[in-house]
Amino acid sequence: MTRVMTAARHRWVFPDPIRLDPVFAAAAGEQGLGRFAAAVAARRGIADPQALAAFLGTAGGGLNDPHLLPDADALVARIVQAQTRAERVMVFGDFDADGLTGLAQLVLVFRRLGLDVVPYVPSRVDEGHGLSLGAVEAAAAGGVSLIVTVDTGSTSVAEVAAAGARGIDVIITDHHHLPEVLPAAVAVVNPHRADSAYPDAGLSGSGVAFTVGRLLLGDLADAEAEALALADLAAIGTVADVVPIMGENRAIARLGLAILRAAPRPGIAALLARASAGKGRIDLETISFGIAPRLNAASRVGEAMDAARLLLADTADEADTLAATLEAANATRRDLMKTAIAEARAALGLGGPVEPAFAESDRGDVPLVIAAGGPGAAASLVIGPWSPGIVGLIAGRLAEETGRPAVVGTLLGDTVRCSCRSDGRMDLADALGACSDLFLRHGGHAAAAGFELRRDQWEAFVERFLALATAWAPEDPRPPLHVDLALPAELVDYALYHDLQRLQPCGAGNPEPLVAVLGLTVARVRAAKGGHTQLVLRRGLEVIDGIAFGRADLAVDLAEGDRIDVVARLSSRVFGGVENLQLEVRDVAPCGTHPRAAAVLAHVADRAERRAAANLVPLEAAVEGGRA
Ligand SMILES: [Mn+2]
Repeated sequence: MTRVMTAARHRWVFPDPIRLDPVFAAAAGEQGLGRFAAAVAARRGIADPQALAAFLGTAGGGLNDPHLLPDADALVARIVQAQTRAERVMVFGDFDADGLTGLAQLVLVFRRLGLDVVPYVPSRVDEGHGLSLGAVEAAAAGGVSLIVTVDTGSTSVAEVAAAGARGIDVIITDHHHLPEVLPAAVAVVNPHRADSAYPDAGLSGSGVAFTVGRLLLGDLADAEAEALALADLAAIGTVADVVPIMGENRAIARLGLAILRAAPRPGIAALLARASAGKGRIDLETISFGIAPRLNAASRVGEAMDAARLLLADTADEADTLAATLEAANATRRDLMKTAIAEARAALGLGGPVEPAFAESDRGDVPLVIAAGGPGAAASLVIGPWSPGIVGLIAGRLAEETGRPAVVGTLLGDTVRCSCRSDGRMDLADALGACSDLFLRHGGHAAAAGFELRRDQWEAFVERFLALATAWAPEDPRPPLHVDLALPAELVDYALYHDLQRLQPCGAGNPEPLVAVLGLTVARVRAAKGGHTQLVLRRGLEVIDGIAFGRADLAVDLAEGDRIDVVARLSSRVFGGVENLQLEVRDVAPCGTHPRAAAVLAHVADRAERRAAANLVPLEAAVEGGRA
């Protein structure tokens, strides 16, 4: 039987060749950064010596002057007035991890200023985004005379007016898109304002709250450090909101990580324990996959206020109780997701085993799952009996699995509420704009959007959306895998791993560098527990360990002696007290399949041949001067 070696699952996208500016290369050398890591930095826009120094330098240096926030003076004046008059202040935070961590920061800052603070988190399902009339009512009933929003409120013109009619002032702090006519608030602190002089508009809602905290506490004697001590919360919101971890966000992330690693506050420590995250190994992925989903679970299937209480908890006991509540909500969220995804996949004909949660459940009394766009279609569209709190998550999972846009909805009476996700190749904001005549409302960005429509418009929408998706569909449906460096295997070593570590912390906008390691030979391959594949790869006389998470297929398709190229993240592994380079393999292709891989290998082979003919130096020194 002939064996067919596995083909790449992803479309490998190689970077454009780059010639490093000599001045920049020299600056990188002075910072001890090798030329390959310098090339990655340059491709990410860190292209001059000053930018590089800021990128690699101390985190505190990357923060901007909070007095430059729009309406900073009006905000400070109104807070001082609240202090003088001993007012009761409501902090209204959006229900996601960004809003919750921003709310926690402002509650702590206002308490420090001696204000009487009432936190308020709206219900995701009943109140939605924006300042809610329910909150305005609650404020009026509770004797609140000032509401401060976090991560929301920029478009809440009617609600701010309603508060005004009740004699309640509003301060908006937010980072979302602004309407042409701003709400009549005392201050609209949003770095996206057209008249904003703030140097960095990339802050999350939580990052804006952090900056407001620095503004309010920074002028008090010795309180600057207290303001900076909120960076853990700001970092969680920043990462959870998936804003680019560059510029000021990078400074916030680094300050926050230092706190999370050294002395997390009780609520975060309790979450980290639930996520089984060891203190020393906390990175931005710990936030993305360990902390943020647990905070978000509260609003999806429980009470978002519980998450706010957890962040504000003063003792480990109180935090443990609330963390248990969030853990239960997260487990429920996971179960709901599992059932829903199985139902959606089955309805879409995507195959695979139907999860037991689906097969065993008695759901005869709920509406049918309605699906359009099966295997091979340009998009997946499905309506099911699912909680509105999780439809976005289901859409995300389907889009990730199929590499195509996904629309997932739930029936609320006569209307369907939908979330859409794409990998960004199809611009959902544009696509929904082209269907807007069918909607009751819609909004969103290129990669994530949502809408509501009447049930009887669904079929018309499906037809139009599928036509748009078909027009947008890329020729190669495989999801792209962006390679940062393409190198012959001989040049990939522990020193390169160390160099690339200098780009940490990595996250959105500054992803973990991926290296195409070219010209390896499989020395050993075996299936590992948990659906992973373990590899021993040979380059010349040396071997490197490799691990491919979630790629059980490789253990089946690869065999000893296969010549392969891999795309991998470089990591390290301690074995026998020695740290070794390990490749976290994302994808594998037969050696030289990709034209760019073949070109690099041919270049290397050609040079080696000529050197060998002249009986000269070994291969390492022959490739473009080697490493810096
Ligand atoms: Mn946000």
